[in-house]
Amino acid sequence: MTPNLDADSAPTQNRALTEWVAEIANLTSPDKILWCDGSEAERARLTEIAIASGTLLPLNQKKRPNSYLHRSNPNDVARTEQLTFICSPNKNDSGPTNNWADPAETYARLRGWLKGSMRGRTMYVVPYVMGPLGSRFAKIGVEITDSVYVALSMRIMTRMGRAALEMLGGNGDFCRGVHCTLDLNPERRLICHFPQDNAIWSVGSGYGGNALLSKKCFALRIASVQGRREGWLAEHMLILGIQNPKGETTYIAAAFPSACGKTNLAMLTPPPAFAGWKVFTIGDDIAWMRVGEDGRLWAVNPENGYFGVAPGTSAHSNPNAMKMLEHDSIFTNVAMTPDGDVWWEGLDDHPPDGLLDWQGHPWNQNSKDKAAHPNSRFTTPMTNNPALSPHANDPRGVPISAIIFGGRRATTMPLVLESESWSHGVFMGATMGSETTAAASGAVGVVRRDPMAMLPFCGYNMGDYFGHWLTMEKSIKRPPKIFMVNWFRKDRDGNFLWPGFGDNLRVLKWILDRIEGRVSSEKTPVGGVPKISDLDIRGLEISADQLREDLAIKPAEWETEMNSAAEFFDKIGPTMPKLLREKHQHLVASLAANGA
Ligand code: GTP
Ligand code: SPV
Ligand code: MN
Repeated sequence: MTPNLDADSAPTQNRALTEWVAEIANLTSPDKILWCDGSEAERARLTEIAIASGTLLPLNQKKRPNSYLHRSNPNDVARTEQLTFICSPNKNDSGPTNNWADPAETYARLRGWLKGSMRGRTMYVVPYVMGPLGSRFAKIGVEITDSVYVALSMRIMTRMGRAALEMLGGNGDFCRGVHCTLDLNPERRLICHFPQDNAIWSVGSGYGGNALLSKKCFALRIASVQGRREGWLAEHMLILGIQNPKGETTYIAAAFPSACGKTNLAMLTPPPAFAGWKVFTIGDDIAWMRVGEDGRLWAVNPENGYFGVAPGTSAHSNPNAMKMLEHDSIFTNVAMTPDGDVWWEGLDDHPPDGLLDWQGHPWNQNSKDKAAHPNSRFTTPMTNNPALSPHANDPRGVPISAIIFGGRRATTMPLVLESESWSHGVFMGATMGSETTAAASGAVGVVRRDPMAMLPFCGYNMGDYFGHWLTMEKSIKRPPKIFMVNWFRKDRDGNFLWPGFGDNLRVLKWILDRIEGRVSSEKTPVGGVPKISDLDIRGLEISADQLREDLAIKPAEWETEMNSAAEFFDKIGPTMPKLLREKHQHLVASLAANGA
């Protein structure tokens, strides 16, 4: 028996939506269908269900009201790039950096897996809006899921429920997301994207980036294809506003790979010497950017909440995050204290006695594994953020004055590097590399090419993606200036050369000075670097030697870097834009002339 399939019982007149929901219900045979409305009453009800099933553990409600701990299956703690597929009609459209599978075969295979898969379960229908309501940027998605954790998380991460159905109306189109946890068996886990159908099927995982289909699946992989078609950009970028003591605000977007510092930069607290400066968060992970009538690039954050890395978050590194996590948050795979509070490595130097680790096992300081999983996370509404920008819901978005690319690099990459033009900036983004992190399963700390921090998130051929970036120059009459940063360069003893976190504002200030032409930069073969005297290091204990080391361009390291970039460009093959090849050759030649 399939319940409640009558279109009249659905809270929408949209036939395409009701028919699709009926089709998936017929396939999966849930006991119940629940159309989520996003209300507070619904949140309370679903939370009760999640507690009863053990999916959520209530935390100490005095210390952290409305906050819960979720322990995931230990085999399901990070994105699984090897199981993520772009199922475009032609293999070439997905390109050499994505896994590809034939769409018809994949649909057939997934349908086979999903047959009867929701028997005994509730099917949640989760309509959501990406982008500020009423904005030309905004898009609608609907996720069908059998996970109450996903339904509750989507309520935090997106503008979920009634507002989405209202915007959808009777005829609107939407991204179709089918999510089913099955039995969390890695042998039956696949995250599949069908850009031609505006559709995503994600099976066998409950982990954030695999299961919250609004996020990487829709807002990056599917949206990047839409952006190319429609002339805009969907990027793995934070967006922040910097207000100077005169009250002028400048907006910056920055792409760093997973677990490389976006959330932290997006809500940084200025160092004490920067009295009168303020940083405002627009977004911490994803930017949708379109050219405005004024010829500038305008950006919105399509999301409504943050799914952030817990380890390393502390009152010292990110006080705004500590404040926003005080209530109404879901924590995943962190450790729990005896009084029902949360703990993770880097929160403080003193893990309390009697901790339970992320799997619920007793933990002490002699335990060989970490108490919190290195990719443990928090899910929290953006309205909890004390640094939230008054423009976070602005339908127009914000105008972007600088784009920053950055990675996690122990060597080679200086603290900051300035490009000389849009196309040179695209070259910098296209050649960037970063050490892998715990945000994806697999080895950690291995340098790989991760162009524009989009390697795992570009929904189409990477060479065409570079081409799209280059083409955008024609329509952006007043383009943002492009920079690279690296907070993670180390000295010979393995210590970070730069203090990072709030002090990163010092680098952003130099970037603003460059935008306004208040200072000049020193030309090197790879780009412009600051004169040490132009970096505002008031109140910072850092030696001139240390700074010089952090800004150094070492030709031998760059030669290795450019060899690796050449290999990557070769791998892209025929779609690789000639202009970027030429920039590569030019750079190799000038490095040679400089004695590499
Ligand atoms: P995703 O959510 O995976 O996309 O990550 P993200 O890019 O938002 O990274 P996040 O800000 O969560 O930082 C990841 C890790 O890097 C955390 O453990 C931070 O404490 C650490 N981190 C962030 N900024 C800095 C920095 O400036 N210096 C150093 N040394 N570590 C940093
Ligand atoms: C990332 O891995 O870049 C994240 C977390 O932001 S996830 O939502 O899993 O993609
Ligand atoms: Mn991310």
